[in-house]
Amino acid sequence: FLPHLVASMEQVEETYIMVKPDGVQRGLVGEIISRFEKKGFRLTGLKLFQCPKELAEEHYKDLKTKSFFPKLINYITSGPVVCMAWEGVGAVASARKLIGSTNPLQAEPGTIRGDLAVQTGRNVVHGSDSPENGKREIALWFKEGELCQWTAVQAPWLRE
Ligand code: IDP
Ligand code: MG
Repeated sequence: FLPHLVASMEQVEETYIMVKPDGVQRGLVGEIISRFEKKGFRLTGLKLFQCPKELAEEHYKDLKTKSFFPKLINYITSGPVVCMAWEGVGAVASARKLIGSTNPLQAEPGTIRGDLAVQTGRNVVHGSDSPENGKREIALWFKEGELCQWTAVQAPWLRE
């Protein structure tokens, strides 16, 4: 029994989820939001947004040296995205599982990318890869007054 491990699994985390321009163009916004909503996470921020180049570059700064970086920036700025902040216990890793592998052809059926996409360069959705990046990305994409804390009536029916 490792109480510190149990405690860490119980952490409330914030994750930044984004429907990429292909998801918006293909009419998948409702479908993608619905996956996170049904799972039982709490939505704390939501907006349709045309991303400027500088923000896309900052968001993906860890990939700056990759050969696909210019194409990635073009992709993310090619049309509006839907920015979301979601919160919940274990939300970061769980959202990554709901999203599926980076390459949609390798993503499991049942995941968003596994069900709705066919190519890495058009993989319809972003999700933060760590709790630290969740916080960093939410701060990057949202202004303070755009986030909203609230109590869901279903809370006692989601967690005992
Ligand atoms: P992730 O979105 O699953 O976390 P990352 O490795 O962080 O994957 O890459 C960020 C995004 O960059 C991917 O979702 C995808 O849109 C794009 N990307 C990653 N690798 C490639 C590639 O090899 N070719 C084209 N685009 C890529
Ligand atoms: Mg990533």
